[in-house]
Amino acid sequence: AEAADAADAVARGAELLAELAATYGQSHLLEARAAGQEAGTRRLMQQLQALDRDCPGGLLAYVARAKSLLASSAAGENPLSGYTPSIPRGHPLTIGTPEFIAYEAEGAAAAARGAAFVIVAGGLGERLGASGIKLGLPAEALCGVCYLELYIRHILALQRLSAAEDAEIPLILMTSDDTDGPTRRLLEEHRHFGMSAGQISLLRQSKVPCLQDVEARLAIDPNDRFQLLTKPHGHGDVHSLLHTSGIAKKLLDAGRSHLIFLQDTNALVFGGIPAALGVSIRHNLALNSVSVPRRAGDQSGALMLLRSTNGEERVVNVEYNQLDALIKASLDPRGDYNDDSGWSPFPGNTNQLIFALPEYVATLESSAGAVPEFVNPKYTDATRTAFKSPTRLECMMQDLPWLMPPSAAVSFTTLDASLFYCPVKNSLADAAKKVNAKQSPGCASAGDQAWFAFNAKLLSMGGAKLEAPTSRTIAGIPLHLGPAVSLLPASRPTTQVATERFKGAISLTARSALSVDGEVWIEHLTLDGSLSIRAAPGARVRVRHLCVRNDGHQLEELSPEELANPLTPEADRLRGYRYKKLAERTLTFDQPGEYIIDEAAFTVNV
Ligand code: UGB
Repeated sequence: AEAADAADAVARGAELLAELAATYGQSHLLEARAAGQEAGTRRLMQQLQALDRDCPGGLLAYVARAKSLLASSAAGENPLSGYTPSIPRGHPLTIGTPEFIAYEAEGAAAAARGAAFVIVAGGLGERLGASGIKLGLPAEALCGVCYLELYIRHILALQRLSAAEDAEIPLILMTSDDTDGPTRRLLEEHRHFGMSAGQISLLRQSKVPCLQDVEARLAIDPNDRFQLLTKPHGHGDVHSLLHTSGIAKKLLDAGRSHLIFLQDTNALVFGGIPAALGVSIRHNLALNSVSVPRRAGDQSGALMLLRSTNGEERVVNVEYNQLDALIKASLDPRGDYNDDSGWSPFPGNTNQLIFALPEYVATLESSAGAVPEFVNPKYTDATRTAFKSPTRLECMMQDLPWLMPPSAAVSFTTLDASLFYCPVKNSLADAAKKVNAKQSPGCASAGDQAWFAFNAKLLSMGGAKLEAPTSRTIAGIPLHLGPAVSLLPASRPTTQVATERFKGAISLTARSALSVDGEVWIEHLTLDGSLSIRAAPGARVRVRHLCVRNDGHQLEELSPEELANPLTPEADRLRGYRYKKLAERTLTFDQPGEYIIDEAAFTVNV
């Protein structure tokens, strides 16, 4: 059967090649079919057939779209000309306010019943310079828990809020050829980090063929004359995969109400997701984008209300490379500007999207999830004729609103960037350049400190006294080093639970490190050093009274030699520092039960 399939693929590939050459200007591909090279020719045919299967709409449609998009690009046309932007109105939320707490309660209760999560994890993160997949990187330097584990634990913590024993929140991971194997291995090696195997689905995105010139001629791989060069098509593939796999429809049929899309390296995202889901539910939103304020010039898209010449209005993301020209042409000669507040008046896109499933599935059914593509060739000169390197069509997941009816309820929830958004995308060297340009660094050290600061904020909301952070610049990144607080998901499924559990007399010096996992309540804690409290599922720990002083962890800046040395652990090189453990008090409760820690007395299992 395999041989027959392979023969069919070759036959289909040959048909495609003939058609590409005859009507799509691809006769250069015929040169690959040299006499005596049958095996190579067969491989090319098989690849053509596979590309035809995987490209949205098929290979011929892809080439046709490429021709049209490249012609517009060469002519310097702006795809957004004809639209007038204005500032959209969303739902600003401030942590700790009664409004935030009410939305969060509503969203957390609904999460277990009705949410499903999607993590787009097909990107290799070349800008970050890590050797492995981003989901496998430590999300914070103290416990070293990786992004995938952190996300899964947050989902499980929300799941446990449900009274229903069998409630399982589905998780879908989109991988790519680059990340699929390592992602599967990571899950298997760690037994899915506590999820059941059936709870997780993987969808693998394929690459698309590259285009070598403005005529959209398909590029041959310079290392293999019988293969076309291919590159990633972008995270927009997630929608067509959720459609063709039938997963989106299955989730809807199983009674799920919301599908929540996350990117792969923002450890802070779950702090705001329950509240944002509450906003979605209360306002009946078809799409609610989690947004943060952006600074002009930041490499993040902006949410805009666009009005077309026929009066249709949509709230959509406009990418940063189109923003300046669009504002200049329509609104303000300054282009992408900051207003008197020091921020852009347009809210920033974070690519964390909450869709209502009925509207999402309806959109997929009317469009097959094929979000509009774009092309971004790097031209050799102003004549816009030749490319520096082959390009390809790309698509972005945040463009789905273009496929929704203009009447769809699309809005956004704005949260504080410093508490809810710090994706780790850049190498230290690039991040330092961004700091100089007054942009967000988006590197691993900034991600670490943002995580600690968010958790410290949760403690201070419960009344804790925390010594003020000290400022220090490491590898060009200015950092505020306060107590390194790491409250893992089971200890705080929501911000409200955190303020209820950690609301006693808690005081921490700036050099302290506190890590808590599981159901732990703290009534009185004085910490000057490092403390770790771990409660396994079923263990409930009450800290009545505890004073800890020890040498703790020391933050050691890496020397330039250590930074350059490949033998230095990569997670440290990405940060420019390491936490060296000198001493730590560890309290571990690995059996179910009720525990009280009262150091004035002793630790007992009651
Ligand atoms: N990803 C995939 O799964 N597949 C792919 O083919 C590519 C990426 P980037 P981007 O929030 O700071 C977005 O590359 O696209 C995954 C917005 O466009 O980190 O450059 C990848 O694994 C922009 O508006 O982001 O920029 C990762 O999880 C801005 O707001 C995710 O897609 C910016 O994010 C994001 O990929 C931002």
